[in-house]
Amino acid sequence: MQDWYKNMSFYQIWIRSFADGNDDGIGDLLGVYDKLTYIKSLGVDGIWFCPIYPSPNADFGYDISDYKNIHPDYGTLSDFKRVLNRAHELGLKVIMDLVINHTSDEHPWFIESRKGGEDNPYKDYYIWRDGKGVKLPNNWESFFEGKAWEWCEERGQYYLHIFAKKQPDLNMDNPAVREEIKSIMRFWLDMGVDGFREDVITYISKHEQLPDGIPFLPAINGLPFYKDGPNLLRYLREFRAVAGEYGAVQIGEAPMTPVKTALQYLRGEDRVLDMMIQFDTMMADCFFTEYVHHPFSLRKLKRAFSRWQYALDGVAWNALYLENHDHPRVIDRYGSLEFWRESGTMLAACYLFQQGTPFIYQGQELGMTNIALPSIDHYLDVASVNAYHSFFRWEPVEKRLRRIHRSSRDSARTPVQWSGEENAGFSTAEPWFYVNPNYREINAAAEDRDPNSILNFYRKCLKLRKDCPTLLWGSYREYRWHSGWLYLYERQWQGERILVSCSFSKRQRRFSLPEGYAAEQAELLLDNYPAEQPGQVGTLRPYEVQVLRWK
Ligand code: TEU
Ligand code: CA
Repeated sequence: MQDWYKNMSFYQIWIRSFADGNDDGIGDLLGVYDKLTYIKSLGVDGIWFCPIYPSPNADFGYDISDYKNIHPDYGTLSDFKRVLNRAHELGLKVIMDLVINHTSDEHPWFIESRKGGEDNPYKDYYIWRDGKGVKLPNNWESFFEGKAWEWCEERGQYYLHIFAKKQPDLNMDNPAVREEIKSIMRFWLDMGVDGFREDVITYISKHEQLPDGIPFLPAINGLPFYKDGPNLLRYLREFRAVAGEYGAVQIGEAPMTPVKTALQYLRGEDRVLDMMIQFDTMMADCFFTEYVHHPFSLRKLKRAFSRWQYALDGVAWNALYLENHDHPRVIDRYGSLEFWRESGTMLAACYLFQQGTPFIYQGQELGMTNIALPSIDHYLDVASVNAYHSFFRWEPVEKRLRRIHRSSRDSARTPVQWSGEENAGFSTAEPWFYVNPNYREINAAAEDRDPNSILNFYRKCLKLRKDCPTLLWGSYREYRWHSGWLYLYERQWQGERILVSCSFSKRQRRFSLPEGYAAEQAELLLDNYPAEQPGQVGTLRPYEVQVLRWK
């Protein structure tokens, strides 16, 4: 069975910084509408919208106060329908972000729940507990803001928040809450959306007793008691039934879920998720989070790629990505600013030709890079601000700022650089967030004109993928896994073999082809160096990638 999403690729929109259509400095649906033909021109087949619902923006949309509406900053429901219809006319699918582990504390459910009272229908919508004497209900830490419990004076109890204080966790064990989720799903599916990206979906089922976690461990000490929890499969099956009625795709975000566990959700006809956003490939220069970094390790990256490729081949389907709104830009991390164009294009090819459905994050196709802001007051991401003031508070200011510059999610949230005009062509008004000053060199208009640009390379890659069944369906095999500079993998399908050779080195290097590959018979399908500078099989220039075919 070939499911509709398998030969596709998706473009991810974080709307606030995408394109401003009404010139108030904030990206919006009108802006998206105007850019639909640009998105189509990339050769992608769908769009994933990060949350566009009403939200106080404590976590930029991931704190939702109304699941069945559009944030006034971004437009109205009818603006959304226009975008949806036009996207469909252009042959683009549209998937929405479903954030159901938590809501905003300004959601009417929470405002009601806070009141308590025996016959209050919202009483058990969230996870409320008494303290233990002077102590909190347990020792869990949140990801974004200190302890995972916050006192509510009105109710005289604590509520659980695994993320920010303004993101109370829903009580998924309450059947009424699950009915609400299904109703939200139906609302968008009835309107015509094609599926969901499901935020931290593997955290929604908490261990009943909420036991204490490992003491002294920051941020993740409670993880064993809410990740891949006891009732998760059962709840996902309920949601699957709804999605199934509409033939909708479901992509689950699963931080730190190992591949073996992932297969429980992804395998077979009765799977509960179609794809999973794993975090392994985002950890090639850090431990668990970007804030605890180490120098980039190609071996670590390759191990992560291959682990998922081998384990899922033939039994499940991968979601492929190297960037999204939660991670700093990938050229700064895994590539080289010195070889900006070369590494930006090589990084594209290194993941787009693996087996799976690729996701491309806005600006990634332009090779956008991290921004360095002058002080912590310029940063807006709750996770960055918290890291600066808590985990790293003992470090000197300079060191902390360097850390934030390197690690902040804000680095990936600067306005998209459309042109070399004022405000990078994002808006005629002053943008809501800082534009990266490199927009005069790095922007869509300039790259559109340059046949060798990162933008045009993404287009070439996506076209090649589509034209080539081996790249879509072929099996995966890695060679030279021990190399510290070369990532070499093969795709094979019905007798045809394709080798993708990627250099992560700043100098020219040689390597020998795997046994059974004759250089003379190779057909060069793609190279990221200009055509006037033809490459040589077996030699790779700095950050060169070659895609070679044997028939
Ligand atoms: O991200 C989940 C998530 O686990 C990461 O943000 C993680 O906490 C971080 O990388 C640890 O360093 C999702 C969304 O993608 C993110 O934007 C939201 O902030 C988060 O959930 C809460 O909804
Ligand atoms: Ca606007």
